[in-house]
Amino acid sequence: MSVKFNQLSNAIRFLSIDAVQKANSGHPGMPMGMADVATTLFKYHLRFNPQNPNWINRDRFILSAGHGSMLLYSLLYLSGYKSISIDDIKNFRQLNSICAGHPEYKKGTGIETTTGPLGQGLGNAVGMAIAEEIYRKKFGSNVINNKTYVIASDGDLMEGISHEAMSLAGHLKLKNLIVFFDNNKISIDGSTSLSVSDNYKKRFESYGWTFLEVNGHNEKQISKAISKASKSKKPTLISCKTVIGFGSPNKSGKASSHGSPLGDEEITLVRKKLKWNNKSFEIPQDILDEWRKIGSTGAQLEKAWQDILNKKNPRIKSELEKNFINSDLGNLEKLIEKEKTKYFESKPSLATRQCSMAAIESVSTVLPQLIGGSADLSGSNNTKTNNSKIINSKNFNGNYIHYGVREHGMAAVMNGLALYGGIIPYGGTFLIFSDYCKPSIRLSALMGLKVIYIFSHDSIGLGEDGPTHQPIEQLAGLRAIPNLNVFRPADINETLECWEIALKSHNTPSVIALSRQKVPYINPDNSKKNKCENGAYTINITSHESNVTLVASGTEVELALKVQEKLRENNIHSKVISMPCMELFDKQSEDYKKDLMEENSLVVTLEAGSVTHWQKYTKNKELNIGIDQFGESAPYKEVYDHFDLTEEKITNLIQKKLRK
Ligand SMILES: Cc1ncc(C[n+]2csc(CCOP(=O)(O)OP(=O)(O)O)c2C)c(N)n1
Repeated sequence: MSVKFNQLSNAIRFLSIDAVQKANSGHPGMPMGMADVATTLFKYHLRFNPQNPNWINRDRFILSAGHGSMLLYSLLYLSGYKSISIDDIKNFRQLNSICAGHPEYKKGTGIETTTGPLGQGLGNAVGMAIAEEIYRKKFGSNVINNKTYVIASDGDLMEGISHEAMSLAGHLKLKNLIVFFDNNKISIDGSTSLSVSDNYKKRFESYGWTFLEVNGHNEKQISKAISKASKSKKPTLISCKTVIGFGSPNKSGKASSHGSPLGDEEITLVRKKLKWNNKSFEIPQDILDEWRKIGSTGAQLEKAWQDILNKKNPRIKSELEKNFINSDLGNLEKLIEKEKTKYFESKPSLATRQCSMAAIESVSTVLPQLIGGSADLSGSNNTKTNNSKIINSKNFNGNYIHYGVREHGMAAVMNGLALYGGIIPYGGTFLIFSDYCKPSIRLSALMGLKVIYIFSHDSIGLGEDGPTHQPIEQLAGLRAIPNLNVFRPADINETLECWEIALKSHNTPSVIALSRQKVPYINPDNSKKNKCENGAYTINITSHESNVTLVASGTEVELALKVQEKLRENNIHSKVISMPCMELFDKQSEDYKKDLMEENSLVVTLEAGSVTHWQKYTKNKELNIGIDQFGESAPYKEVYDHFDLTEEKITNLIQKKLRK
């Protein structure tokens, strides 16, 4: 007897409810409700190959509603991915299990991105769909033509980030993006009518999307809608009317099925209702075979694609491999060396945001995979250069995205661009608005993605725009994120070096904080070595027996050098250390650290922002010079003076301290 459609989707339902029950925590309602939609997608439409989860032209499947993670794990196990076994499913939510509470990105497993914070997956999917357009334009539509499918919940669509990402997707007419909306009208607090009355049709049509509506438990309707969406010239939202906890006699359609185990008694009733006479975690062989058959067709799809690729110009294959597999950076090192020498000769005084623009302009000549952008601050962030070509809905043959005033969306889209593969995204806004990007930055770090955040106007040095725009605690907040390098270069030499490190950091995202105001050229010698790689290094010593060690970052290195001069006039010798990256310095050997910050010397740290994180370098916390209150609106030199950040005031403070 052939296997029926509902037996396939019930396999998802029971793996999900059994795993949640065994873990004694998790979310059964969503996988039960969306099992029919997911089965239809995998059975008839999704082009994927479980034998090779890294196939470049695979369709991407994103579970934005990450709480329904058991839906994804069930699909991956059933369709034959090696990454997830039945034992992994039995270990759902346990330490070291790939079946974590919420999906955690791991290359080559079928888990395409980390989701759980609602709305992020939608943003990632927009990035993936943009990446697909870029590569399709580059290599032709018979080489790259994958689709990006997303499952999003009520919560995903209530989050503000969904507006930013969906609006951008509509603007760019990302026709290969198809979102299934799990329209079950239930969230944690109960009916969605408690908190939302959006007209989704109008909402999505106003973004420039195609809007379709189906019964999310009707295979034919779902499949027809996917076929229709595939032909649309715009992104499509398929609103799937579903019942949360489908099949549960007492909990379906109710919030009680959302986020807790159904309980043994109720599970027995679901088994009865759905006529599933199998033990926990037991999938009858014929049903498993049918699922595996669905997965096995992917190998032929990939083979056919390989055949097409082999007939193409060999350049295409080698370029794909260069970008997707080897993360090739061309002759980046040589280029940076050349640039550093050039600026060593001219020693320009530039704002570090201008330095960054020079770095981008230069490296983009050897890195076509560098895709930049800004959240409507291109001219201020200096992210757009003479080599920038604008990407728009009619032409994806470019390397620059006008993200509009959508910082959160931009950051999530950048994660998606990086996840697609073969792209190094960078994007800018003011450092103060890094707070608007924070949830996505955290995910870049958690996933270990090479994403480069360009945050200009990095202190009170921006002046008259005042405290709303002057970052104080932002660097501290970013430095508190694990696996994120926060750079604050002091001149053009350091900016080039920080960019080089960011481009080479394959598993760590980077923030490059940049000044609005000019800084002098402070690099003491023309060294081939990338000095910023150690996080900190000595800029200048007035005597080898210095009593004071001044440690500063970015624009305050200039101030530290001025203080050093004043101290010298008073016969106090000192050493100035530039620390463009705390995270890298903290990883150095104890010897290197001690050599730089000698024990007998008074260590003074200096940065125009929160002193948190600097305190670890000083035995005496009194000489962490910074700002722990909101800024002021005034010309920037006056603001520095107001906060006692002048060479006279700092020198006096140090002298007083030494006299104690
Ligand atoms: C940004 C964010 N806020 C809050 C949560 C906690 N949370 C998880 S699911 C959910 C809403 C559940 O409703 P819905 O999205 O409709 O999912 P369903 O109940 O249909 O599974 C919330 C608030 C979260 N995961 N992410």
